[in-house]
Amino acid sequence: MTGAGSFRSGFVAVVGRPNTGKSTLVNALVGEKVSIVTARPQTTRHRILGIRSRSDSQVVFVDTPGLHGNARKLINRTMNRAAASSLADADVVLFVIEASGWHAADEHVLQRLSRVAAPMILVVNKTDLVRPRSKMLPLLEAVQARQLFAEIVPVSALESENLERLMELILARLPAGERFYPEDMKTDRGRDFRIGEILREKLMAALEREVPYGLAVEIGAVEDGERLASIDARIWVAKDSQRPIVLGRGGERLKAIGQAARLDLEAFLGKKVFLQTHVKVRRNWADDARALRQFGYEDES
Ligand SMILES: Nc1nc2c(ncn2[C@@H]2O[C@H](COP(=O)(O)OP(=O)(O)OP(=O)(O)O)[C@@H](O)[C@H]2O)c(=O)[nH]1
Ligand SMILES: [Mg+2]
Repeated sequence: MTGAGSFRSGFVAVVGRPNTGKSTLVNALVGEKVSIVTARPQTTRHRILGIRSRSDSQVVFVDTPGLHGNARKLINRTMNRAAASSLADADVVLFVIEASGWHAADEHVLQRLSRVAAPMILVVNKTDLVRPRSKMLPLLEAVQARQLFAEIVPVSALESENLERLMELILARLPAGERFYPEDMKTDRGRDFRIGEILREKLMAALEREVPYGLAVEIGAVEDGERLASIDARIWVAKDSQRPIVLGRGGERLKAIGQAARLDLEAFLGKKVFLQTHVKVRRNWADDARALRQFGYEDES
């Protein structure tokens, strides 16, 4: 045990272009899946807290939507704003890139970070994909030469490699302070939000091309009994043509997606789940402020 007064706490914003592994990293650091992950870019659509509590510290990670330059639709602008707004209150910023190399889109993110006062740690993720490791050296040297980062830390979020080192470097930069949240709280997001996200994860993973980006999930009634939870979910698509794609021939695709979601939901809720889904069309909802509010994509900044 550490003595009173040495407790550290703070907010750590996790930012980067889409798909670099921000949510995977937050989940690994928190030790629980608080944010969904898919192989597709633009999976995360909200600011989501992941809280890591220890006897001498509490670190509040802020997972964010991937920052992207070409934000034409309202939802994309809302996502970018949610990500950018996390920077203002951050004690530390983790800028997550991929070990395979520096992209133009990373440069875009860096521009958005130009006015950030908090120390920035560059997290070079997915090191497990680069073999031999010496292949990373040119990237590490190039980012070092820019002298923008308090630290540069290669990690594999997927394989939990070098995350302890990353935690040490974060903790060293957090101020002394009290807990912000109860010790057993892992996220700020409630049950129904997490249920919707679990279903959206399975939908995004199963669907292709533009369909994943036309999806929104709205959770209706949840009857949470002692041994069975009964969940009613609406799946919204952005075009008439997307509805039959989600359903699949004879409804087979949606059935498989529902089954995958049900397994995760049963693990999450710790009981049997009866999941009912309805696919509905709301044309062009991603550019419709009212629809965004209805689906929970309110402006969070
Ligand atoms: N090989 C490898 N894959 C990883 C690693 N970290 C994340 N991934 C994969 O990269 C993909 C994207 O991961 P996410 O955690 O959803 O990435 P993100 O940055 O949160 O993406 P957005 O929310 O879309 O911005 C998924 O397929 C992950 O499994 C890693 O360390 N190694
Ligand atoms: Mg994410």
